Amino acid sequence: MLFPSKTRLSNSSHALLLAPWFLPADASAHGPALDHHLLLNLWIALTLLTLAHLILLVGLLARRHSAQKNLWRIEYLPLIALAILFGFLTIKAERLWAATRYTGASLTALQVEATGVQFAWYFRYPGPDATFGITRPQLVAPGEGNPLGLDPTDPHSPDDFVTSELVLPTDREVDLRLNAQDVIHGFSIPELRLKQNAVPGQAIHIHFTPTTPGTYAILCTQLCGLGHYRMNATLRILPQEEFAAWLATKQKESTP
Ligand SMILES: [Cu+2]
Repeated sequence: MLFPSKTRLSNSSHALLLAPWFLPADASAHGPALDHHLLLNLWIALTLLTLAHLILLVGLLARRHSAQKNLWRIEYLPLIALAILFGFLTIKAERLWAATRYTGASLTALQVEATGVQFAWYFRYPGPDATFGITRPQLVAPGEGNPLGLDPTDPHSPDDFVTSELVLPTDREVDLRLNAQDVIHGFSIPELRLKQNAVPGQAIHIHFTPTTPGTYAILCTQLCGLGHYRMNATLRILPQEEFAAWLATKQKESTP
């Protein structure tokens, strides 16, 4: 495994059985379908590669004869079959990708914001009012405890709290809003099968449901500057009661 994590083995023995050698154990609800599609693609590619070599071999060894070939049978039909197969794989992949982006999160999803800054991730929770306060670039002051530039005059701001560690509950949908302050960063959690660019000036939403408690690495997958190599953070997935206790503590700390 490329990135060591203290992940517990996923309940999804399905994904483990299919991909024991190169994928980290899955910890999200949407992960098994992605893993399955990846494996399906690899098996189909392997089958076609083998088939192509067999045909090549037969072509080399068979005797030449100049009889008129049936082009439909040996050329057009296989081409049509391949086009349909690749079309199916592409549409399926696009739908799996879009399922965490374009369908929209449920209204009860937990709202969290992740902001990439050279070279750190910040996570913001909206507090009891469930609405993020306004941020202003001119107010950004990490040294004064305001790394995101929260505007204190906005009524939604005082209950927001910012952490350097992402903490999420199991089995509850999360609506993550991705931002970047300076350059494009890549938000990636391999165990949650998530990878999405964070782009300055855009709020990009991804939604997902963590399933397996544990501690996981959050990485930056875009070469975003000299300190890119140290741009990482931790995700802790907690059982719902533990998460509620953590949230209550954080909210009490941030109450003005
Ligand atoms: Cu980065």
